[in-house]
Amino acid sequence: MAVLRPILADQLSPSLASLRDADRDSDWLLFCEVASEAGYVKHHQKKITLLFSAMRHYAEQLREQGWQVHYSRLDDPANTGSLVAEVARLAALLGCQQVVATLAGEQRLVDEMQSWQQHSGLPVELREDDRFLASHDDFVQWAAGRKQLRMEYFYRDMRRRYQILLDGDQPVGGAWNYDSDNRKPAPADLAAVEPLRFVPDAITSEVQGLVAEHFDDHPGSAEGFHFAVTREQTLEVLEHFIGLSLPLFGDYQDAMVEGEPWLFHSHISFYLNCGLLLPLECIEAAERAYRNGRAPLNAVEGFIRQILGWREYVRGIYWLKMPDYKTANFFNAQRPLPALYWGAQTQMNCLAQCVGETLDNAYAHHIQRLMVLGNFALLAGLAPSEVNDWYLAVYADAYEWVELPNVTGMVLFADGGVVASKPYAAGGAYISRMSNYCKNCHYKVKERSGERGCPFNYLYWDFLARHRDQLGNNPRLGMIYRSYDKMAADKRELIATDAAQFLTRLDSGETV
Ligand code: FAD
Ligand code: DLZ
Ligand code: SF4
Repeated sequence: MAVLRPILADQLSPSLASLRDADRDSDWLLFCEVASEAGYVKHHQKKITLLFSAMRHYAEQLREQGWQVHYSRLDDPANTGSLVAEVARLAALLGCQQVVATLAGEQRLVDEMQSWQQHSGLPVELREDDRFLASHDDFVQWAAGRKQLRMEYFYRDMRRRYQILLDGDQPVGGAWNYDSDNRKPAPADLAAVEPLRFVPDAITSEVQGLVAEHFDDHPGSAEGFHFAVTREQTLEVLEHFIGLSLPLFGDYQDAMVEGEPWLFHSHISFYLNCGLLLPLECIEAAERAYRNGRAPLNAVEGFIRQILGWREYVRGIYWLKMPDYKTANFFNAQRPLPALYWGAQTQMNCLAQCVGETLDNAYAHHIQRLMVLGNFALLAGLAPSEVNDWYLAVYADAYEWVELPNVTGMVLFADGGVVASKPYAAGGAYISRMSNYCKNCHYKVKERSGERGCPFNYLYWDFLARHRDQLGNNPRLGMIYRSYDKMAADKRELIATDAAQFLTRLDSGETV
């Protein structure tokens, strides 16, 4: 019996559940470049380039290995433009009697996949995606009966379960978490590691042309694309990171430097999330580096926590809390996303730098996403749906299962405290400590108010004052509210006036 086995753009892994019992002689593997997936938000042109080029390379390799592969190109006149219609069309065209697929990573597409049977008229088997280290059931069991779903405790369980960085049953070095060592600002003479850049081959160049032609109204550009697009290349990226950047990854994990978008980060989220790399191999490579004396514990533990802890945890939260999570809006924030997120001029240098790098590279590192771009969205009261759409569109590693909990939970506190125990709100002092952005800024980070006062300063206090009803009882904010209460009344008034004026200017489209 011929089985059609559709493979989504983020399912580029030979170990995929739906391929396990595939038959090279009778079955068809199907890849589809479709307008519906490329356009449901305006994905960055480099993100589409990455996914289409990686799909084309992978399909080619599978063909060379003797598989029957059908590849629907975006510009094929027969392409119907959606996965549901392509599956129905090609199942009939290729004479398949059944469809077997691995469930998509996000609710929207899972819902669509559940309608494939009806549309194709064939039995459709949908299998759980088991490339993650915690299944949905594992997470549900972990969460059951807990008052708080803190990542740190989930992470410790995962360390024990996978025997990562343990001496016997104890954490290597005596502590589970070395984050306190990982908050160094970058020194002025810091030499960051350059990322490994790949020259586009014929397949990638063709995709760049296609993307430029069909998605020119999407953010960014397909020009300057240098990401890995094959499994072999992504393994080189991993090796490059482990050998060169991992030793300093921990120290400068939170640092931000003007003109240095890549620093000591791994830049592997693009590849982990589309399946070219698998989480355990990255974790094990980092642990080996520690055991061989090639990288210190604070760096290795910090890196492993991001993948074994945060990445698995946010996916667990997503499926535990959907579909309500998508509309969560604890603060009832309603402000539209200002044009500066799309590159309109701003005098706030930190925002200008982080937005600029994001639009150029389809990448920004975690602290830029959290403490500059996200912090501003939180303090300015931007509507969660608009902020989520932006993050989903602009980053090449963005899929709803990972983007939504980071934005709605970690950044906006729109889930009311499921992910974070308090909002990650900060004034300009944090950005000044962790970056060199303030040196070149129109605003003065040490000034708390007035025309040249750093907007993060008054927006921070105004945010806390505005949301006292919701946050006043949070034990982690008690000291901060006490400081606010100790401020002279005229100072508090100035904060409110400056914030109101700033937000009015933002709303009216003025350059802020
Ligand atoms: P590194 O700093 O080298 O970290 C190693 C790996 O750890 C990453 O590749 C990633 O797989 C994982 N990781 C680290 N932090 C997180 C996290 N908070 N959640 C999940 N995985 C994590 N990550 C995405 O993969 N896709 C997203 O759409 C995404 N959106 C984000 C939105 C916001 C507002 C914030 C604050 C974070 C978001 N992250 C997202 C997490 C993180 O910023 C990126 O994973 C990281 O910047 C990717 O770069 P890197 O590979 O160089 O990461
Ligand atoms: C993000 C994306 C894009 C841009 N294009 C496609 C596509 O053409 N074909 C496809 O199969 N998948 C695409 N994707 C990924 C999906 O939109 C979706 O985010 C993931 O499959 C969720 O697991
Ligand atoms: Fe950003 Fe304020 Fe520093 Fe300017 S002064 S870069 S707005 S934190």
